[in-house]
Amino acid sequence: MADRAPVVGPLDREARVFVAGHRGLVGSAIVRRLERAGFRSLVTRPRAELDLTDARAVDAFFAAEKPAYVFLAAAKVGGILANDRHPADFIRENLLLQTHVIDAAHRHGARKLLFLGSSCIYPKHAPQPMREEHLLTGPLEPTNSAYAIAKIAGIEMVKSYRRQHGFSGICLQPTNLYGPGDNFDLQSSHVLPALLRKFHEAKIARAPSVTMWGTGTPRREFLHVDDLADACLHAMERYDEADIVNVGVGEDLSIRELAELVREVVGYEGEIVLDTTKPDGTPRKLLDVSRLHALGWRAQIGLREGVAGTYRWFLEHP
Ligand code: GFB
Repeated sequence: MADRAPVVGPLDREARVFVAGHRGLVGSAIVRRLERAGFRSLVTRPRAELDLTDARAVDAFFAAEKPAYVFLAAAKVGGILANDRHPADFIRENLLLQTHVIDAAHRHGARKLLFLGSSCIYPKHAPQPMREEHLLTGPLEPTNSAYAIAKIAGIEMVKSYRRQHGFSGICLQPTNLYGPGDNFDLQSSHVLPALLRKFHEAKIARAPSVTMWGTGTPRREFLHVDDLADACLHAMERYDEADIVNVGVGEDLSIRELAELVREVVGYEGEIVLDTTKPDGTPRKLLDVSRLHALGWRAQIGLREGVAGTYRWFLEHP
């Protein structure tokens, strides 16, 4: 690999920046953050115009647009049940789209790319909190291993392009995300939007109880997507190394505690019933965020405040 100086420092606000997945939870938050920071040449394409799983289409897009910076926030994502039932879709779509975007960004001269993984890349029984070094030290959680392996392949690809081609790609690993623009479909969503919707509908219908999945004992950490978007810009401007970096808040709670919090925010007074035929997934997923703190970044949005804001968004977008 040719020696080169790390690509750090403020990104050029006039440069062309491609946000892949700009209509999703993460991509839309990154677009908001970049616009607020004064970026004036954001490049985005709806899926109907650019299918990222189509190698030729991605290549033609990069050849024409030549973005300088790439935020790769496009991914097929879903909650525990969607991952468990459609593993083929999760591995296929993610491998294809990330492979095409990373490769095209390198070949068409992008200065830097950010790839987003997930906290589910770590082993099911990794020590808690999970440090970046725990990657590939044990078996994965089976409900989402197809998604996790696609994300691990993306990380390895970014690292390999750095090693072989000197390509400036960085990888952040966000914990469970939530916020405005989330998916509230009860079959495919993550737990937080699902609970918001269930409690809201039960409140309106004056239903006596709400059913949540599993035992309620698994522990999860929740990061507001606007915090993640801020961390993405921060990392693009201050970090240029091969090592992955976790992005989280450093605190977790049980799903039962989360349900109580969401119930209070929504103002529902009925009971919570457990459906233990549904999977619990991994017992605990808490990220060690010391590497990120050492880079000078911390999450700002508290969980109660973030859930309240997300509930407002949900009410405004029926
Ligand atoms: O958020 P979630 O679907 O994903 O579920 P994971 C978290 C926990 O909440 C599980 C429980 O223990 C669920 O059983 N839960 C309770 C519910 N009620 C509900 C409900 O109504 N809906 C949902 N969805 N869950 C995903 C991975 O794992 O996390 C992805 O499958 C990705 O690959 C994502 O990594 C961040 O945290 O278990």
